[in-house]
Amino acid sequence: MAEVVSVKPSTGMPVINEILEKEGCVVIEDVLSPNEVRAVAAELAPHFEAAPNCAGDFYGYVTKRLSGLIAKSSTCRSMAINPAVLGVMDHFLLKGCRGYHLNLTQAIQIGPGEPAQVIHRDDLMFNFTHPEFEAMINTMWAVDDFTQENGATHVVPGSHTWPLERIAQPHEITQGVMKAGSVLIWLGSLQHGGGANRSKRPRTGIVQSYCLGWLRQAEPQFLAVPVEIVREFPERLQRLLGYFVHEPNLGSLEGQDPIGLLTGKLKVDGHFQEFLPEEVKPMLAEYRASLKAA
Ligand SMILES: O=C(O)CCC(=O)C(=O)O
Ligand SMILES: [Fe+2]
Repeated sequence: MAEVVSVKPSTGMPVINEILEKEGCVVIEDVLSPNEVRAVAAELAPHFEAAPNCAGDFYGYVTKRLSGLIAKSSTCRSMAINPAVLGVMDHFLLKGCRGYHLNLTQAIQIGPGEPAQVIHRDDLMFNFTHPEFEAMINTMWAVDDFTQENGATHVVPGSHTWPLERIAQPHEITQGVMKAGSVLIWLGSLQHGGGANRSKRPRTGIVQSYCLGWLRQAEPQFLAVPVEIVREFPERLQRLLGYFVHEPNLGSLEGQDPIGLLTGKLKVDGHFQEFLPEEVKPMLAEYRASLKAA
């Protein structure tokens, strides 16, 4: 029977990344303190109360979803820049890009009676094959204890190495059972899905995913988070929302680093800056020199 590997929060990054390479998923236990779990639950509670159920064969009919969590919850902001999470993103995503960003934020409350979601791969939202690197990675933070009964996320360990058409058999599917405050991380190419909630209470989890910096974000963070509040965030989070240039020259604003929009340094004065990878600079310099010599 398949099982998800769980590790203590003190586990080193190389071990966590090695488990993810092999299994495609891992649980890091007790990353959030009980106070942080209570805080994030309280920040989201009024939004869940106001939200209707989803109505779709993928999202479910007895499930509530909230987006724009970076605007709604200060705890979600610190979760997004958690060092262990970023250690995973650095390891996997920097193989395919020069800088990554947040892909989406979504709180998912599976209500009693919701059946299991179809098993799927999230990275199919990016319409290309990329066997040599991951395009996106998910974190699922447990706000409630995730149990077999209440719909802990279904995962298929090892399925990130399978051919696209291989369908998981029941004995290959397991669940990310974990205590509130733990985080389940899985690669975008891993087969997974929300579990059936056979309990009497909702199951609340928070997904924050990250993708290659040259891909479109599933949830446009520039629109999801008002710029006035982004100004107050730490720079690492601002960069993760998309205020950066992916070299060469992808994402610049007025020919400048868009972070200047937050710091007030961005000037609309026609001053175009080049954002080039270090390794191409000597080649360009050589080309220029050859023009002078000719
Ligand atoms: O709620 C869950 O456990 C997973 C949901 C999911 O995979 C999705 O909606 O894409
Ligand atoms: Fe999914």
